[in-house]
Amino acid sequence: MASSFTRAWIGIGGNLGDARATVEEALAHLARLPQSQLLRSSSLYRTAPIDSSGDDYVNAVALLSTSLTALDLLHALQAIELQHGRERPYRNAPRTLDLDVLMYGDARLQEEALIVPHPRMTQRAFVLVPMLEIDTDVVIPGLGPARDFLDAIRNQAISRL
Ligand code: A4P
Ligand code: MG
Repeated sequence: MASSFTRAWIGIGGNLGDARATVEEALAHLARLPQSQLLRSSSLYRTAPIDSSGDDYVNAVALLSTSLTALDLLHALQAIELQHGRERPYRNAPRTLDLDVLMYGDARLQEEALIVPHPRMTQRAFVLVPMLEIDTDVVIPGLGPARDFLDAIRNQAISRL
């Protein structure tokens, strides 16, 4: 049976424990996802917490080609988070591992379980900078070129590890 593949962008972040090792492990998990291929991954970045507390975060972005549906992909990411001991005591709590679907092809979804493009991605250096490292021409569905949003976030601390 023919299956169609979609380019999905994944945001990876953590700020509890050995966040650098956790992000590396998450990338290894993403490379093993069923029905998917890890096309590219960004460098790792150290970033200051935005709307969150605790230590600096380690962030990265991955680009997948997948035939999983958007919801199946989300569930696969949540399973990886749980394997890393993710707890959800409150929104934006410090976390061992957060995996977000940033974009799923051209899809624009507004479901409670899944909003894509991720609603806060254009306000965050920790998403835009690694994403633009992978593809300087990447376009956010409904919003335009990601690079157009860089100016507004240039005061957010981010450094390549
Ligand atoms: N959900 C809806 N849309 C999506 C999506 N596109 N991807 C739902 C993933 N999940 C999505 O998520 C809560 C619910 O959102 C889920 O049940 C899912 O069905 P969560 O991961 O449990 O909660 P969260 O992480 O607290 O919320 P969220 O939305 O991931 O938080 P943000 O806004 O992404 O912020 N600062 C730095 N420097 N680096 C970071 O990585 N991350 C956050 C998290 C805040 N500050 C940060 C960083
Ligand atoms: Mg999340």
